Amino acid sequence: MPITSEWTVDIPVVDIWTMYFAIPKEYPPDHVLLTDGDTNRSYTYNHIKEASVQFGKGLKHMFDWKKGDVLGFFTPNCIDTPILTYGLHWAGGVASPANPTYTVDELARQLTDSKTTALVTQKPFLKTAVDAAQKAGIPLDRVILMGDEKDESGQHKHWKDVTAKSAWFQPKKTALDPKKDLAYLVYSSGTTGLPKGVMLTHYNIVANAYQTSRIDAKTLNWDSDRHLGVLPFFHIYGLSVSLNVTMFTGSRMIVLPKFDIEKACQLIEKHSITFMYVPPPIVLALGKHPVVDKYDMTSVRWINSGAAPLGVDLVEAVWKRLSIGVKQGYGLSETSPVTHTQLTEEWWKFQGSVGRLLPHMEAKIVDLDGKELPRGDAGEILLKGPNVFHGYWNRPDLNDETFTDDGWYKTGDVGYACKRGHFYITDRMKELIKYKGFQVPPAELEAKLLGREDINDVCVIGVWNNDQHTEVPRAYVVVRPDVQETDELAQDIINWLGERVGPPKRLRGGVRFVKEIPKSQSGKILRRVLKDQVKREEGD
Ligand code: 4UV
Repeated sequence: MPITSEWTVDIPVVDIWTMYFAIPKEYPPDHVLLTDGDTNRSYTYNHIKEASVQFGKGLKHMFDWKKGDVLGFFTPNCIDTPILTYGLHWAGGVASPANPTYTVDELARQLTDSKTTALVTQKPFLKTAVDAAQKAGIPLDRVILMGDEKDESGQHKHWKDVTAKSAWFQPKKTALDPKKDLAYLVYSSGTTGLPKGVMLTHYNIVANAYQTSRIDAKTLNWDSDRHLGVLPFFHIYGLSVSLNVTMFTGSRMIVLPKFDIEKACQLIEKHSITFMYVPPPIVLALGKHPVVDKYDMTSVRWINSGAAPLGVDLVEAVWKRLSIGVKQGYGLSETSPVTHTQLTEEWWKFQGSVGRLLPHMEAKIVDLDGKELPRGDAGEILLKGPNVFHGYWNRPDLNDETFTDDGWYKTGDVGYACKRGHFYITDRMKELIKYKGFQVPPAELEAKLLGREDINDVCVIGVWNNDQHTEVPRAYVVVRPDVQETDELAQDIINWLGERVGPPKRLRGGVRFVKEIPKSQSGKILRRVLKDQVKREEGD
């Protein structure tokens, strides 16, 4: 029998803009929702609403924006991002965010694959954005700037100049079918291969906002709660969870463009932050970094950790040091993202658990043959729910390996549920490596490394780094027979790849030389064999 959620919530069938701006909120329109942690620049609810409509009109007027056109975002956190995203949704467009540490090639690949027609960036990222836009065939006058700096060359518009100034041109909000029309194309490698566009509809995101709020928002008040926005808006955890909770509950978010533990502590003290959504390495910093002792952290009531495994020892370290409870959430880009969460008041009761199913979610735990396992046995987690995506962009060929015949989404994660419905994640079947919560697809690194003439074969896996509390990528390399396996060569491979990929994908776990890569008869890399070998040798 599938496991079903014990909670329900009414989910309106509306698009994202309507959810935020047409459904009445508890907080007043002049309430400040977003504050830039560096500059203190702030936006009220009303400003976000009006500016988003202006930008949406501008897209229609200046770029003839059509329903389904994709706007790329290549920027660190900025309080302008929500305005532009909701304006884009107003105009019927689809947002496709990319990590601002991407190289030109990484960004160009996403822009090309997603058929992005215009790109938003900030001045310090303009060169990479322009080079990638050129590779992807995006005209340069469609590279739009946001943030405080403008472009002196006059080649690129600032988003504030993307408005429908003419009195005669007053376009209307684009009519959308929330269950069909896409709101986001976020990139995820899924169970195997290179990153693919995850098609998230408006309804997927709206459903997840209501599902999550049924649990987390219960504890939040618009006038007293403040939230530290450390999660990047280019990743599903930040763009959906952080922003939804802010817009939904009015719990003002202090936005950090880049995480730095001292800066985060300063802001917690200055703004009396009451809760945070973070990945495990930030829990580690809060539990162990010496700088934390210099600041008053007593305002924080709870922390949610997700995006990667969290050790129970870290939860204890934070509790002992700061008397703050750390609960866990779990989910994936493909599920908009939250599927499970712990109740804030239960963080200490079910330690190590990622919590229970959100309202309207169903789960099954199955063995390798897809046979359902009894409660308590570990197997692959399959999910159904209104927040589950519809498939990968332009990849209908992947539907069979992504969904079962009867419509269950195969997460590629291994776990079990206890009798009371609390889930525990124990392993990952899929290839994906998580560096500090960021996705690192091994297939991408392997393809690049095979481009070296001295490498005959390679397999990249994630190995655990306890000091940083994260997985790090490590390459197992078979060199050409006439090439010597030296420490210098290992370092050269690390440096060479480091120049070709963004920081999360660097080989921080090093390079190991091997004579062959374990493969199945059909030639598929048997990563599991290597991972088990590392576990045996290093106790990983
Ligand atoms: O696709 P993605 O990069 O998505 C995420 C989502 C993070 C979330 C989602 C809901 C929350 O409530 C929350 O706190 C954080 O990172 O990567 C999805 C993969 O990340 C791993 C797992 O392997 C997923 O397939 N993952 C996500 N959360 C956890 C996790 C967790 N709590 N424990 C272990 N692994």
